[in-house]
Amino acid sequence: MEQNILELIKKYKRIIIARHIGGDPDALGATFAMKEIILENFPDKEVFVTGTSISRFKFFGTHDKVTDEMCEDSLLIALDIPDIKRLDGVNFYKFKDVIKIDHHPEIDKFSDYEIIDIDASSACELVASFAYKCNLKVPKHAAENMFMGIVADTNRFLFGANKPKTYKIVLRLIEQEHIKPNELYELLYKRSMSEVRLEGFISLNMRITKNGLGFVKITDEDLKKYNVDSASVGSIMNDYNFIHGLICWVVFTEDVKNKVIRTSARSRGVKINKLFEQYNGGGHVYACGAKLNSFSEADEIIDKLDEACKQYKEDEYN
Ligand SMILES: [Mn+2]
Repeated sequence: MEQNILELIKKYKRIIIARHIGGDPDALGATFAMKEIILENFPDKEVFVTGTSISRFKFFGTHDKVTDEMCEDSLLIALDIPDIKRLDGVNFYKFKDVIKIDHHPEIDKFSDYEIIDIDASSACELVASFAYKCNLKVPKHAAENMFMGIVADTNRFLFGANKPKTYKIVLRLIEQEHIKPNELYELLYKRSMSEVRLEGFISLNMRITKNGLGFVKITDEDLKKYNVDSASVGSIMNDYNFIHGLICWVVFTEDVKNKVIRTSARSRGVKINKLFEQYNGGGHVYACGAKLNSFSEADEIIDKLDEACKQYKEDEYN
């Protein structure tokens, strides 16, 4: 498949790269790395990356505006995205040819040119492995982007990096492209004291059911008190892994500006993606998110997740 994808890339003069809405380091790392790899190896191509910019992640690259007319004779490369409706900044149906490279469980079939590997740690791992399999040159900044995507999606190799191939790719990025992990950790993980205080609030206020579900609701008033915004919760979620008695945890955050309740959940065993798809959200089997209309929908999710945890515990002991 890698060679077929490379041939398709060679055919097109203009290439547009897109990822899921709510760009995270893996989605951003993969899209900008792919752009830089294509330009390094095929300098006469035009390559654009679409999606809403995220100011704290601007070191990955700068997003482009793409019009519908531009899409008509272009190739679309969709990265880190399983479903068409969550593509950011681009109209899928304007393209004749599409490539998809992803590590989420499959939702929509995008085209005949797909690499889907749910055992891969990240989309960045798949882009790096595509580049190396095709003997493409990998510029240093692309290597840095892919390293950051792998590190972020595995939460520094705590999960998702169960296969030797992940570590082999990382070794190659460090050894061959001469990247410096410490400098990149600083970019990814430096955070404000306000965010640390918000984490304290979550830790103090998380209620845990007897079935092992942890949940917290954060109101706009709480956010103001800690001087943070509703997006700050995302980076805190992974810090509740490896806690006795906690199987699944979910945080609901009021987002007054967009009139939604941002919801983020993680799990250490019970599968949660199908439940979140019912609420117009989704993600990975064990890491999901959604935007809810109200805190009463949050209560529904709490009940359903608690039931799922109960079921999971019963199955585990039988
Ligand atoms: Mn990803």
